[in-house]
Amino acid sequence: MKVYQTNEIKNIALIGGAKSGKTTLAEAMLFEGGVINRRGSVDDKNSVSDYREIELERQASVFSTVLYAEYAGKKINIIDCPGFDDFIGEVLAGMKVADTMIMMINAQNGVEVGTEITWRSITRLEKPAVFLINQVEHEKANFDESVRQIKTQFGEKAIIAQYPLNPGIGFDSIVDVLKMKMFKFPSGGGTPQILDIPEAEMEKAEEYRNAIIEAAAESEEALMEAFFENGTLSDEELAKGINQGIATRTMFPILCVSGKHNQGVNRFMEFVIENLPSPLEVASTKTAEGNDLAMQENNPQVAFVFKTAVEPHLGEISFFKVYDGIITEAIDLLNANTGSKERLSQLFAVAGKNRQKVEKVCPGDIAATIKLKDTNTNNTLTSSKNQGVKVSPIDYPDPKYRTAVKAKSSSDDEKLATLLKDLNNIDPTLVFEHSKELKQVIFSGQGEMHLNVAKWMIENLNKVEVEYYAPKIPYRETITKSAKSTYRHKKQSGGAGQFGEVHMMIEPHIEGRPDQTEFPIRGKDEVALAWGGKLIFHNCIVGGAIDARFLPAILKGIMEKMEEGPLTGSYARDIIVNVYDGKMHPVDSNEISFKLAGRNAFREAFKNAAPKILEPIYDVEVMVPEDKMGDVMTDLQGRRALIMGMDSEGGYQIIKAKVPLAEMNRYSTSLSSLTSGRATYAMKYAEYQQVPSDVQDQLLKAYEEEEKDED
Ligand SMILES: Nc1nc2c(ncn2[C@@H]2O[C@H](COP(=O)(O)OP(=O)(O)O)[C@@H](O)[C@H]2O)c(=O)[nH]1
Ligand SMILES: [Mg+2]
Repeated sequence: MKVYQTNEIKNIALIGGAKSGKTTLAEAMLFEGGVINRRGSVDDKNSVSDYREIELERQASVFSTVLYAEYAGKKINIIDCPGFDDFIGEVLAGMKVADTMIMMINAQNGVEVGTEITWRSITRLEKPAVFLINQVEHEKANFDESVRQIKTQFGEKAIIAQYPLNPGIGFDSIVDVLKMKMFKFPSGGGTPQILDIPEAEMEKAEEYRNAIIEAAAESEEALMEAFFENGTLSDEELAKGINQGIATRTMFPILCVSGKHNQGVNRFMEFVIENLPSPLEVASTKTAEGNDLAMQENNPQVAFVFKTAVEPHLGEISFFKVYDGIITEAIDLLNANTGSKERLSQLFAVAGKNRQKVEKVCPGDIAATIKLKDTNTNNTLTSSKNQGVKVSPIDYPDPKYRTAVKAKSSSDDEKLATLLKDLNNIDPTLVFEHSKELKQVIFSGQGEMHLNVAKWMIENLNKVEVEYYAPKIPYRETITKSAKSTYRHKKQSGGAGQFGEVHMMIEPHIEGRPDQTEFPIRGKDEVALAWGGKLIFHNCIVGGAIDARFLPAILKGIMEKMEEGPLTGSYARDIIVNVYDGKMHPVDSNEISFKLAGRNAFREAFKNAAPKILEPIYDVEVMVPEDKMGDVMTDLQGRRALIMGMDSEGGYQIIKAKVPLAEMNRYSTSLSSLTSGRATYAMKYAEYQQVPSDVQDQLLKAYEEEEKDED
């Protein structure tokens, strides 16, 4: 395969809602680019991009697929991204390395929630974008309505470059106002006739062309001058203006195709080659320190691994983009994140399941390698001359769906632990934690579908059977008023006895509240608890009632109870303990005695201090279409949510609420069925709050039962 120079490369990502036709378009592009000689389809389960068993089963992309097409002596790298927001990690990786986002819009549905979500990311990452309205031949296609929605929701920078002459049944022609030609397709798709625009369309076409010329002129001073001088732009000036306008995000052209019937695909690829920015023409990618990566062949190498895949028979494949220097076959590089040395023994251009060996990869290009020892997604590989340089990493969202996981056979436990680590290395949006507190392995991701795909990977690719089950909630315990207790630990058994007596007063710790004045405070120990909150220990002993050397033992005893709260065995937090009196025995007092006395005194006081169970509360943000707002609100209220506010964004409502984690179980699935998949949400830990008394009663009862079972 030819070695492509930086200015011969275009990197695009196909982005948008599920079922808009991204994978189908990719297939048509590969066909037009001569990479395949027969067009497969998602429906016949033989597309190049959705080739993995699980994708065939589901008939939807669950991973992003890296593809390429060669066109007019240039290379188009295509990242076909999944549509469901469960797989947002894959989408963000595609966005990281592609230079222009191709925002697919299904002409049947217009702007969907999937479009809105990805648009938010595109805006945040400040990436160039083009709208591609697909399925224009579908009987329900409504091109004008789709354009209207794009403009109202994403602004007037979205500007028409093409329109279908006759969308819906009977569609066969696209009017292109860049070329000022009409492309008329044979019924089976393929090579069009290129015709003059019919007289009746001229006025409309001219109007669109003038609008895009004006927008293009605004991208540069010199073009603006040319425009004022001549009242228009030449074809070259227009092409330049569009290229710059896209690169600087001052315009988002709108084009159209029917991917399924291969109508307009070839012209779209021509547009990609002629009008989209090359890797050199977009804002440079930064290093983690904020320096620009130059995309220069002569610089020491910097490459970024944006995706790792596991292929049967082949093992791990690492996909990378080069940001500096030339990567040649058998090069030795350094992993800047793990510190490991890696040899890139073979290099490939990859198109889904097809691979082509390449010898060299230039800056801006995307390629793959295999058999790296210790390199994960989001890692940077560099020449040893570039030590320490890291490409700014992909910023992944917080997990929003959790389950507990275990191996069906306990002999697989260790293997499962390794597999979970591997999965996280491949897909950083899959997160796991061995929770000592809950005595469960908590596995989290972006949704139920995401975790089901992970399960499929564990079971089918690695042959370990696993089980998902209800995750426990990390409750906390605290007190709401002060209480006193005294406890005497005394034991007389044969030889040495044990004796210790402790008097304490405990009270809630509330930041900023003045100390109690009943007892003089002579010493203060402030423990920042590993599980959040504080324990404050006041020494208020007068007259040497207890020796200072026994105080640490008392604190230790209290800490034991803090780790296993008296109500439900959960961690306790935010408590002040004032030890104000006690008794010692000249012979029998020792550390053990005071530890036990401290622990039991604390337990007694805790019970009388109006103890409460606390639960984790999350900030939840739901994005929902207007007409489903009522249903979603009602459902949230049923989940004990506190609605904090509402906002509108584009055609969507954004509900902000505080919701207990315990009520968010399987939320992604319920929300999806409540709105037919038209809503999405994000969640982030906010704080601990007291549970309502009915919930507390239930939890206490459940704990009692559990304890009984264990006896
Ligand atoms: N009528 C019509 N159907 C299409 C078109 N493009 C894709 N589809 C169909 O839409 C469904 C989803 O397509 P797919 O490419 O998997 O969408 P993706 O989820 O965006 O990758 C499949 O049944 C396709 O055959 C199109 O241009 N016209
Ligand atoms: Mg797809």
